[in-house]
Amino acid sequence: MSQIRFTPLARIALALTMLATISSTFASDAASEDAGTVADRIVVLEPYARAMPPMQPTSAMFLSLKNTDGVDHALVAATSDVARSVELHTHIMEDGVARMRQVEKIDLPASATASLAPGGFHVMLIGLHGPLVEGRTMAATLHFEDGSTKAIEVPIRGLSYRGKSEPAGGMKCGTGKCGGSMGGMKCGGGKCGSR
Ligand SMILES: [Cu+2]
Repeated sequence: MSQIRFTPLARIALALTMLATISSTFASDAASEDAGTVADRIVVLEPYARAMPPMQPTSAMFLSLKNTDGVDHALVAATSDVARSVELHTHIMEDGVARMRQVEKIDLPASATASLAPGGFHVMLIGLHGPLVEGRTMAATLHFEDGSTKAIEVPIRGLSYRGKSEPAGGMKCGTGKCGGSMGGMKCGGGKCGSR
């Protein structure tokens, strides 16, 4: 029986040594520049999705992404169970008409906040499995260029809701298109044009 026996004091000393080793490991990780994933460096601000009445097959999700890192990153995809497919989109003007285009990624410049807002970049929800009801939330996942992901809870807002980071004039509605539908997103009432 040559079993090693630790005295109570020796056990405490051993435990403290292990703790010190663990905490110094964490400390060196935090100090290291390349520790963590891109998802860890991105802060999600004010996410919301547009409520849509039943039978409306598409909607969009908006949010701001603050890149707290000193280097550029990118959002490369978004996924959600609420729709058949989820795409990253932007709006472009073509012959004076606003059209949506799918994009491969949305750049997140270093130490800056990228806004996904009506009239610009957005996450398109195509083929909704059910109505997006105002006041509820939906789950979505953001995918970054290094393969890391961030799961978010997204409040569902009514058509009149406008995010804080959105310009006071709201989305740019073409003349004569106020109140009309643009890619499933309606322009806010009374906020169109110069009025
Ligand atoms: Cu779109």
